[in-house]
Amino acid sequence: MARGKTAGAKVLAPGLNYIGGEWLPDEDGLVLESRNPADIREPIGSFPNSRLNEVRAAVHAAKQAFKTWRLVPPPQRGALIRRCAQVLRDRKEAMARLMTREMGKPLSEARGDVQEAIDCAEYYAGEGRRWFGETTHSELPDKFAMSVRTPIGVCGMITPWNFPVAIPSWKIFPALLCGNTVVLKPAEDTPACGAAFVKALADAGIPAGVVNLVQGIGEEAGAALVNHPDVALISFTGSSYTGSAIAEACGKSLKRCSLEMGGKNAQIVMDDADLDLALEGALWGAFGTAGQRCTATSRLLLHKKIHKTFVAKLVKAAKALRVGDPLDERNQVGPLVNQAQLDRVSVYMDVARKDGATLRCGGKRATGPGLAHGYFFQPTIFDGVTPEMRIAQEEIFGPVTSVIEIGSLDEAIAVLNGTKYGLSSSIYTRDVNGAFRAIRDIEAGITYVNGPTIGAEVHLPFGGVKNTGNGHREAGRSALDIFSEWKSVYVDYSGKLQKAQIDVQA
Ligand code: UN1
Repeated sequence: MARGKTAGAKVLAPGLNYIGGEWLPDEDGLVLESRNPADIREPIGSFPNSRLNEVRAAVHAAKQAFKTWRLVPPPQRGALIRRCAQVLRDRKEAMARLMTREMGKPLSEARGDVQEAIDCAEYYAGEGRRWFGETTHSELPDKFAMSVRTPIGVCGMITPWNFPVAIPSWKIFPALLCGNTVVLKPAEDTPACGAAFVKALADAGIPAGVVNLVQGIGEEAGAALVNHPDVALISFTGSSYTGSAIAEACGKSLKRCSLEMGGKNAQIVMDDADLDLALEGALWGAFGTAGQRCTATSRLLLHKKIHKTFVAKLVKAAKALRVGDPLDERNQVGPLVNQAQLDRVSVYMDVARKDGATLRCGGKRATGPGLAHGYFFQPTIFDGVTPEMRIAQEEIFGPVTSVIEIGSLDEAIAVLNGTKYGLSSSIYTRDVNGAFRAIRDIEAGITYVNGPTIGAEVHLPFGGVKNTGNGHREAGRSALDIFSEWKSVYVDYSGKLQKAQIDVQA
């Protein structure tokens, strides 16, 4: 086990950076405060607000560690990742509680978030014995050919607050399995979750320098990571705005860059659907995690024959959702993560009204006993939305869904496809032909049939088309393509110079 200055301390989430196997404070003593969004009077902890020097130290440590980590056989790297799964499992409840307190998702969802990291570790642990390339025959005699995966180097990871353990795990475990070393810069809203995750990995025995943690804000620590010449790859999940700036910076220095950005996901409900099932799916997809998922159902495309009844039932169910302290397991909707998110969601209420949408429920900050000091927002449904309205085009990232009436499957698919994003999508129907047409024609990285837009599993590719991503997929085997390079190897055992394309007998 890597033994750092505070490695023996019984803390879940040290308020320090983790660099080269040591838990260290910020050089200048700068501090980032984390607070509970359900009650901002409650501090979660103080963390370093790192700048260039800390990032440089972390990248240096990762670069040094790469020299040895890349040589550890992949099955052994996998075995270490399996130990990470075990430590995460042991700490699941404690980490879930910390997550709920730090970013506000209900406890059951926070447990799911940690579980996703455990699943991810187990998946990539198994890949340690499946890090396959290809073997093939040369076009020339007495010559052998194969391709092998090789690591890339130091990977910089910039991760969001909405899945503060799961998303770092999607990036870090495949990167490690491929033989890379890592510098993680978690979101400034969830430094404790980032620290708890890295602490679990360190305690599981990931060697010093292989995973490093630098806390801080995007404009400082994040930018320093993106611009560091020794960082070979940036993996980012967050807004399209930031993603595009990162892609530009990476483009200039020819850094590899994998982006997972926004969504404007829609659930189609056809007139032949199981409406109760579709209703449950819509509620979960739109209001789970208070709508703060890139995969959230922010548009509902309802067939005109069921539109009225469906909306009536949905409004009733949304009004019945319990908004409140996410640590109280009776509550279903927690707070938004911070004041900026609350302001952003509130602004969209005015935008929607001005554009002519009809507010059916919610629309404002949630008030009531125990809510006064948190960023709670009522589950909100707009009806009478048209496809071009801003609430139907822009990612809101809150408990808000927009209902658009559609007259046919073709129209539904056209409306679904009519945004700049393409992450998740869903169709509820009993018509198998229609379902398969939707699977074929929907422009999205993920399509669910008779399931909501949320709930991706770690062994399948995760990501989206159009402005949602830049062509990569996280999770599953596809993540290995982000974090490794291919090398083609030719071994000529003929003992003579053989010229490809020239010495070949037609
Ligand atoms: C995200 O929305 O940012 O599919 C990630 C899901 C989760 C991951 C979501 N497994 O909803």
